[in-house]
Amino acid sequence: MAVAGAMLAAAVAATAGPVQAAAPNIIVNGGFEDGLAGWFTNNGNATDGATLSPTTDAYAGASAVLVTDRKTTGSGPMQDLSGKVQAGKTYAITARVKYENPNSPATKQFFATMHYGGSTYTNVGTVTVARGQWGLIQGTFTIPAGQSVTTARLFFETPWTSNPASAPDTHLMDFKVDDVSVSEFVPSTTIEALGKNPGEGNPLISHKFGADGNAFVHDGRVYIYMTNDTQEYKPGPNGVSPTNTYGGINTITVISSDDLMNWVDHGEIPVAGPNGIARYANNSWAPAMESKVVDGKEKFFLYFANNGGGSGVIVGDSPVGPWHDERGNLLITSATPGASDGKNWLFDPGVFVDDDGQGYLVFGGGGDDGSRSAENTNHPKSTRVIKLGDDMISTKGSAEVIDAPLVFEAGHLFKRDGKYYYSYSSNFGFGGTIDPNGPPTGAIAYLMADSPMGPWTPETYKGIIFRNPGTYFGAGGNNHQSVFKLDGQYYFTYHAQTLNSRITGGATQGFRSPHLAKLDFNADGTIKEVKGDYKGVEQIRNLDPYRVIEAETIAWQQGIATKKVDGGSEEFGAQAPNLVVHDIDNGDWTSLAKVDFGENGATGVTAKVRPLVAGGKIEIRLDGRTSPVVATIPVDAPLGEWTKLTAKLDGVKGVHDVYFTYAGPEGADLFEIDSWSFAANPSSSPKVKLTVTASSRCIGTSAYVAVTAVNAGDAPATVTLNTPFGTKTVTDVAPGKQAYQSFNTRAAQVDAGTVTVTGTATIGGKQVTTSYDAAYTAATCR
Ligand SMILES: [Ca+2]
Ligand SMILES: [Ca+2]
Ligand SMILES: [Ca+2]
Repeated sequence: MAVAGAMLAAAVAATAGPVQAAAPNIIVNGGFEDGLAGWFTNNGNATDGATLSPTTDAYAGASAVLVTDRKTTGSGPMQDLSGKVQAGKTYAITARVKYENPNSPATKQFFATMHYGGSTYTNVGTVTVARGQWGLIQGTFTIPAGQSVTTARLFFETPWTSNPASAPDTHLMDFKVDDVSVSEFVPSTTIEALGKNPGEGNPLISHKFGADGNAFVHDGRVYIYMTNDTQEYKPGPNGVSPTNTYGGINTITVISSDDLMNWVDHGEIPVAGPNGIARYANNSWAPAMESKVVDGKEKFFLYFANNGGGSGVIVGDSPVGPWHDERGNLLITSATPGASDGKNWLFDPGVFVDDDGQGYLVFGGGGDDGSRSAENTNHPKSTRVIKLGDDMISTKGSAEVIDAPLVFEAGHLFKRDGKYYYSYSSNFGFGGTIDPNGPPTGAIAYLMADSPMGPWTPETYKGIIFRNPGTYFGAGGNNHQSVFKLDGQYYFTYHAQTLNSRITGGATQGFRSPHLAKLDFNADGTIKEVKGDYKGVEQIRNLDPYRVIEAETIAWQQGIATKKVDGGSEEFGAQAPNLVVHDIDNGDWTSLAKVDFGENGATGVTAKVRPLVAGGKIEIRLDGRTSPVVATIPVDAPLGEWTKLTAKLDGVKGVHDVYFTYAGPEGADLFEIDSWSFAANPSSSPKVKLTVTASSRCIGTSAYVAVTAVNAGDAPATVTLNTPFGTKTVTDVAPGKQAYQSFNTRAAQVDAGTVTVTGTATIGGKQVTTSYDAAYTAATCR
């Protein structure tokens, strides 16, 4: 895992994150701190020869190795790795080299080379280094699957030449080696790059991917169900994954938020495949969610595409499960009346329940008949709408054709102000001339009608909602959308390969991330086109810290991953899945946006953590990940056990972004975090409640400052009015009554200023004094 991070850092230095812990070093005495133990001179050829000796001129530690008296270019320090490395495995290598001969070239190339016996030599790492400086050999290599490793030796050398003795300063110079390491490359899917910039809303999450987001609002939260692209994400030693084929995807990722900035990771629903809820299905793409009360119980229906061949549904007890298979087979197949024309795909279910409780499913796509005709391109008629049974897991009647211009996939049905909207993704061209009156290719377009069943004719086409993501983000590709309403505002979900491109520094391999945008309408109900961006939408409410907050609630982060653990969620209930944050290295961090600590502030922060190594700590910072530390939780507790650790907070009030930055031994997996909670300052000390006003005025040519203090509390108070022009005390001001005085400034003019009013009362058996300031304006009297 370390190596993935290291390679990534090398590839995209600007965005790469901290490096993950390394597998053990296979090299013995790689730092030459034990002299020459484990090392000898390469002896692969009879002519090879050199002298190794320890030197105190080390890159690290107290010593390195010096190679002198080299007979061949291959003459250098060697270590025997026979039996320690395996064919077919990938290894990471690092080493430092240096040469100083003033008669040598200004720069020189060095190799790390594996000699597998016989004449099989393979360069596994290289660096061109400037004379007098330590250079870094860093790379990965895979031992070929058929390679015998009964002989496997690693050595350092300069480039081969037939007659090196003709120019010994160029080819046979002395050199030094230090800090040699070879460790197995362990693939990791942890994303170490910064994928979502602090302050921005898109992509919604940056520690995993998620495509085809379908939004579902329940009890003031929006849940987003997504095709789990992360299942296909397998970055190699260079940090880049092979292209997403979708073929291995059989789970659905769920996130939720009630503020649209802090997203809770609810993990993955095992939908299809041998371990899935719907074992009859192979894949779970493009989910769609609705709920309905059936037989007096609210049920949650999650529809999914079993690749292109059909669509299924599983049933949940809540938006996050538990999940059941109530049907036993696919809901939409070629046997569904009206569904198939023999060439369309039966995927991409979109579900809608009307106000009368009647459910509808739109589905379908594709439909290229190979004719390359304009008719087939612009009107493939490959998508459908069908009524759902009252149980939501059956269909009623026959599917009706939706004739959406240039339709391809991603159908979605919603209702607003009595109008029904069918939105969809347009195709990328089937070879015929594309009708300029329809949408552009690869865009999200829509139809409007007066009924969920349409009829959805080309005449109902109203335009586009969203152009291809390539318009805004460089990387294009397919798209998929949904529309939801939260707190009176409509929103639009789409996806883009933004995290993918940030990981690689530009290139994409089909890994998609969820985005949000506001969706606004014209007076006639048509939709204003949405623009893609990284900013996303505004956070719609502050986060309340005085409760359990799952640690998998994240606004922005770098370097962490999440995983499901046994047991339910403290925040979402015993039936809800619980995740923890893991793969936490020194330098990784997570954050919460706009946390409202209130006027009285917080007195402490508690983390439920599982220490994995001694010496880890959690630092709490406000409003930036490099801001001053306001509290530190030392993660000192028995290793491997869940425990709650607390740090005091002092003076943290008001609204702040909270950053948790993680520190500890370099190269170690530090700890896992399950949840956070903050403690509120228990009592603001009681206060004498006064409503204080001050004003200036003229009486004749004299300026006066008038002060009024109304007792807004429940107890009689003694009130003192302090001004630059005098003081007045009124005792026993009853609740609702006031103390008043107009102070003569004895001048014709008064500057703006402030009065101070103190109230003293007995509250809860204690004498309490509270002060208030009030400003008055300037006055000039003449
Ligand atoms: Ca050393
Ligand atoms: Ca990490
Ligand atoms: Ca948790």
